[in-house]
Amino acid sequence: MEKKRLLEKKKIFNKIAKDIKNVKIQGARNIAKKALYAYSLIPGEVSLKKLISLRPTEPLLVNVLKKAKTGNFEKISSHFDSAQNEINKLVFKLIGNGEIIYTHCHSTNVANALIYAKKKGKRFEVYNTETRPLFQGRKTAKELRKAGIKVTMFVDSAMDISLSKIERGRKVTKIFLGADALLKKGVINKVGSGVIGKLSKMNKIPLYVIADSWKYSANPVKIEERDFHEVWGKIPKNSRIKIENPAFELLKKKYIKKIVTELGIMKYSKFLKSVKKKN
Ligand code: RUB
Repeated sequence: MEKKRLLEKKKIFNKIAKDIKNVKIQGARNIAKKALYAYSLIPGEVSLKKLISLRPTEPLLVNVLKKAKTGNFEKISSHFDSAQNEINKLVFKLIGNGEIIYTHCHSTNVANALIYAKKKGKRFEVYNTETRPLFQGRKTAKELRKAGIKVTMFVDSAMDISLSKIERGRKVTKIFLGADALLKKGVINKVGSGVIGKLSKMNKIPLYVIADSWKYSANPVKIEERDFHEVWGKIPKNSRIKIENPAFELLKKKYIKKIVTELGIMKYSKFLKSVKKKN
């Protein structure tokens, strides 16, 4: 009986690990939440190492699993929702009626906050990117549309066009980006975020990072390089074409107007001071 239960736990653990690795479970928050659950099934150093290795650019995953060593899984897990609830209320205050909000990839912190604002009666629309090569933008578009938010999706290479496009006399009013890692020099988020930062400055559009403060890391993080088959699945044999597939990119802090975390809406430099004090 005990052996059967252990086998069942191992099966669930391995399925979660596989889904995180192949990005079926994606986004810093979902990865950390599911990994915490997997760890609770089979705690210990081996599990910790295995889970952390799955997505190398994820301090939230590392921070949560380190806290999980205390074994207080429920308390740690409750942080995800309490932080999101605070973030939702703060983002609600940021959005004005008639705005066009721009976002990239799929961030639960961003999507949930937008859906909350819509539910609470804010009228706005969203432009988003498709996010090659794995198309996480489609997930964002579907979730927002389901919540009744008007969504317009663009290919990634239309970033400049979509950020300067004038629609009925209006253009993008704010950019909301999620984050994988909150670092001293800026934020690591889905590749493309660095370009969006530069375009935000050129087009004078305020850029806000929306993220759980537990994504902070005092140390630099490795940028994950993913399998080239994601970019070109059936690349001709002997083509001798080299493909690089970096998953993330630095968004320099100079491009961030404010960061919204459960600690408040702050300038990035103030956030760094607050989070250091807390840690
Ligand atoms: C997802 C991504 C998201 C952040 C924040 O990349 O870059 O913006 O992870 O997400 P990937 P969240 O799809 O490669 O995991 O707000 O959900 O934590």
